[in-house]
Amino acid sequence: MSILLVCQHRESESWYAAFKEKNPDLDIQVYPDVDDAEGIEFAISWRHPEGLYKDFPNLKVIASMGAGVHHVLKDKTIPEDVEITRIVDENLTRDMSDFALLNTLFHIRNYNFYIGNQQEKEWETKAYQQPQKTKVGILGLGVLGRAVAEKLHKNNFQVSGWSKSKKKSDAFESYTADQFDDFIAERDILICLLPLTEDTEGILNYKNLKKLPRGAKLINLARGQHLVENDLIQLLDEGHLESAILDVFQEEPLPKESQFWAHPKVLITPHVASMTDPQSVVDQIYTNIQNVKSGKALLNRVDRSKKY
Ligand code: NDP
Ligand code: OXD
Repeated sequence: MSILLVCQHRESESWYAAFKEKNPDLDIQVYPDVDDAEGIEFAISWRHPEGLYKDFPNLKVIASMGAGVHHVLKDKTIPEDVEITRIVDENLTRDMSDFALLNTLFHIRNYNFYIGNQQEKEWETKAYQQPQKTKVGILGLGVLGRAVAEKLHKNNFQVSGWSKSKKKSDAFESYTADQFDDFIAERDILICLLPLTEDTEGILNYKNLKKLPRGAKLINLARGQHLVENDLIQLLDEGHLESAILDVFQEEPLPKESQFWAHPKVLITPHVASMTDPQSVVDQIYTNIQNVKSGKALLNRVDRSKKY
């Protein structure tokens, strides 16, 4: 069995090295240098070119290098019997919850205001909001959203989350899909950690974000396609939203001409909220390579009918 490594917008060397260290006998072909398409049964993949996988007649599994799988599922040419897996990893989860906490504190401690003032050499104080008085809402209570909710709760924030199914927790209040308006109405800070699907694309639009109270703040850590970018600019310029922290964008890298770069109310990070460490996830993917050979169930298998 040969393994195909497809890394677009990510370097491949550390992935290749991690698998070779695990098993030096693994036959790994790094796209686009493929010399035996028929031998490939397992692909480890990030943002492959659409249509690529129809050229591999014996492909059985595509393992996403990240937690998100929309970059795989959106390719309708992938045969139905190809299984898809994703990453669930404690380091990825912890790093995401750290980043969400950092950004939430950044918002309530008015850091953007002080960065602007430093550039102008302005000494001006601004009252800050304490965590226990701050209502944070998290869109998505999956592996990552739930960990974020729990970390924010430990740091004294008032936390609520929104998901398809009801969750039980002492750390946060759980709202379901049909309770969106009640959920969003009172949130001081909204964090998006939804998967990208047909139902969630464009969910951060003018109409929905306008339902947040005046002065609310946004943190998008999920996918750029959740956000209607011009709607956010309008809400910031109208003063309805106070500020936004964006880690993900419709187009990545963010084009130089994007208005976000110079917007005083926007802080940008380049899709680094939480990054998969190949060393940390090599075991779960290697186990799946073995499981394909022995016909055992796959770890972190994605239910393709659920679409995330
Ligand atoms: P999960 O699949 O574990 O969780 C998804 C959550 O979203 C679940 O709670 C699910 O509800 C909820 N959900 C899905 N669809 C809907 C809907 N239509 N309405 C309401 N709730 C919905 O995903 P993860 O937590 O592992 O990851 C979330 C996303 O984070 C990834 O898909 C990826 O895009 C992004 N990500 C970003 C990174 C970055 O660096 N910026 C790094 C890693 C991931 P239910 O629980 O009921 O199924
Ligand atoms: C992921 C990501 O989905 O890095 O893991 O965005």
